[in-house]
Amino acid sequence: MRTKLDYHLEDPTWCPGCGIYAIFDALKSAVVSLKIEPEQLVIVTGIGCHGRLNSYFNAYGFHGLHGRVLPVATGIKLSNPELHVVAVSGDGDAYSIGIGHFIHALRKNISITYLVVDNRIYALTQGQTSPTSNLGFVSKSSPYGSKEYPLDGPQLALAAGGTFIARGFSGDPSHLAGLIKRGMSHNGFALIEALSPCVTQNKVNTYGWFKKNICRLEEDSSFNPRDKKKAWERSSTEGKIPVGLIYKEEKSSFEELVLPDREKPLVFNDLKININKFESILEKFK
Ligand SMILES: Cc1ncc(C[n+]2csc(CCOP(=O)(O)OP(=O)(O)O)c2C)c(N)n1
Ligand code: SF4
Ligand SMILES: [Mg+2]
Repeated sequence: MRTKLDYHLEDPTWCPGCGIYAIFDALKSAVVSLKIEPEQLVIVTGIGCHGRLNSYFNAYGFHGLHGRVLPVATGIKLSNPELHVVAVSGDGDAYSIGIGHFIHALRKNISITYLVVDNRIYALTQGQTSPTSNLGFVSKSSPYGSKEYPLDGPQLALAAGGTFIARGFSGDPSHLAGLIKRGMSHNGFALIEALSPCVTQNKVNTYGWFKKNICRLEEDSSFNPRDKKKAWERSSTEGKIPVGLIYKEEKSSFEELVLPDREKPLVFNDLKININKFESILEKFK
């Protein structure tokens, strides 16, 4: 039986108290309880503080370009559907530069677990306003307060056809681990947005601020995450920010629709060049 230690490759160097530590720990807990071996898991990360996660985790990893986590993760899943693919982005990586890929991955319903580390700031680049920063948020890029209305990732995911949509909080890692575990067991795209204080760059959205401003969906007995209308109503962040499973539905995944048209996924093909086939392809270009 593996333990969390088996997935701990290196001690992280995030600032002491950073919310990402709890996300790192929650992912380890989920993987242990799902009995996923390190070689069955790939973690793809974007650029930002969150982007260091794969280098500390004992699994395959790919640290790519800013905002391009999902195309890479999609390629990996289609090439070898037996792998568990976890993609990790920040609020900037996912909802600014990567927003186009986000919407299309949701629409396609490819089986990727997508963790969005929402610290409401561009942390690595020393604290600029992000798409999830509140109106009026003062930062290095908005010294007079942000004049932009914030974006709500889970609501956008709901509108784009998402089939598993959840939000957790790094101040409650065991709850977050439960959401990640459910997301990793989902057939299709699973968004888990993790509210995560950046203790160095964001002095507004602190652990205390989040604790005061979140509400647990599980505590509302009238809420049903299979009811899209209810999910839409309850996911509105005009009041308190809801955490928990917001929406879930069953639908064929992208790889289930795409792969039957192929002989085999790429990784199971014999990639040696057959000289006769190669020459017949060359013939076509003469
Ligand atoms: C194409 C490109 N544009 C801009 C940057 C600069 N850049 C690096 S990280 C980052 C934002 C990071 O914010 P977020 O995704 O929220 O990650 P965090 O650091 O908060 O975890 C930006 C704009 C870059 N690396 N590449
Ligand atoms: S700058 Fe913020 S997000 Fe980055 S490691 Fe430090 S506390 Fe965490
Ligand atoms: Mg961020």
